[in-house]
Amino acid sequence: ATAQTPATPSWAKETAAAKEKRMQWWTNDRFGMFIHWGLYSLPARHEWVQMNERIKPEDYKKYFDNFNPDLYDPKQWAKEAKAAGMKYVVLTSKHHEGFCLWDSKYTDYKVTNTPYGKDLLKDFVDAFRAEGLKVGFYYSLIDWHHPDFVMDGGHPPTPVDKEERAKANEGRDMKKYQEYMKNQVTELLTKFGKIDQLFFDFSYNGKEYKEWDSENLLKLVRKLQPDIIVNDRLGFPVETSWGWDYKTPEQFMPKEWVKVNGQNVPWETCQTFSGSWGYYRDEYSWKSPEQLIVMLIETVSKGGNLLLNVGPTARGHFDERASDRLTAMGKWMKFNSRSIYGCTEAPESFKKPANCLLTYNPTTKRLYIHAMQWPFKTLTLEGYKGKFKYAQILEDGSEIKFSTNTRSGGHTTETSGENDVMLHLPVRKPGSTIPVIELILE
Ligand code: FHN
Repeated sequence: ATAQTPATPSWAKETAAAKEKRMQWWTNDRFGMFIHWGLYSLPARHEWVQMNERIKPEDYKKYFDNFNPDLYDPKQWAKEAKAAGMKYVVLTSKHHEGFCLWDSKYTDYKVTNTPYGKDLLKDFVDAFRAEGLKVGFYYSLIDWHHPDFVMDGGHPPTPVDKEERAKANEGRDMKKYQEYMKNQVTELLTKFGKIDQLFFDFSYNGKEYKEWDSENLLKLVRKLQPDIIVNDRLGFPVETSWGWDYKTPEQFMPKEWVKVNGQNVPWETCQTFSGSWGYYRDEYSWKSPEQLIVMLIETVSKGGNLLLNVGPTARGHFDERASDRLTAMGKWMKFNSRSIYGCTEAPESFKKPANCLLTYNPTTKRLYIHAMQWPFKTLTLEGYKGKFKYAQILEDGSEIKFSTNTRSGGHTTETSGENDVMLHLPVRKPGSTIPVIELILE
């Protein structure tokens, strides 16, 4: 323990090997679906709409009174996630608005009191497990509805003025809210079978672990679901290695494998289709399918996982723009997922060719070259001589011939370096949005 970080409690002691084993499925699977769904899906202009527009609780209530997702079909959600190549899913059980998607006995602010009238989580976990996906929950530490949630400078609905804020917090008891969270997390981790991942959200200054009583909250989580994987947002200082399982860079692409104290650590970037987590009808900055496929490849090339978000509509379905992107990613994954599942960053000894991203499967000993632009006729692999024995285009398994000390075609002669290998490629770009060349290594 240091002045900043609490000592490792006995219940949190775990060897690196045990942690690696516990996270093996997650590290292998690489690609998950995030789902943000709640009352904010009705205004359909961002999951922070209540705060962004300072909507008074009495005005926000109309969304509660009209929540009735008659098209909700988690089997369809699960089919689309599986077809996209996703292997796990994380659903918001409660977002900052405080509305619960299950029949919690600790609040009336829940789906069973809306016109829909039924628990949403049971059918959700059943449907995704039936498609073979692992299931996780997102649970918001911030709660704009709970009467004992104490607002501070970083957690809205924070009145800006300090005096105003103190007045608004009068009578609020954070200890009661801490108890509320433990009770609800107990419901989430005992009523819905094995839960594989837990995404708490969020702390903002690396000190709130006392404010949330995070040590006892995490102790409870580990007791109820010993194999669960927990993110890094309980407010522990980053050095508190027992306080989190993986880092969560969000809505940006890290330049390299995420590190803590200079060491590579497990990481999962969570990303959106459009910039908004919740369904945002008029949002226009949707990423193209190609951008999303490249995002997945680049994430794995840096040793990370991608948790890609869908915001279902108030009716309970994935809108066309989301489904179209999931379909496009599934088409790419159908032929190229071998370069994603079980893969990670390539060893430094494999130099990255220009305009390419590399992934590597340490188990099968195969290297994957993702060509961001299809090279014209040849691709020189500097220093690869003697490192691989066969090359093929992944999507159709067609052989790629290669040679060393090669003279390229045409009237000029050009030889590759003595340790280089030249791949001889078809002029026609393969059909995959991002074609992949698979090298079977020596
Ligand atoms: O404020 C939330 C936001 O609405 C969304 O849930 C993201 C997802 O990681 N987390 C917080 C912002 O970091």
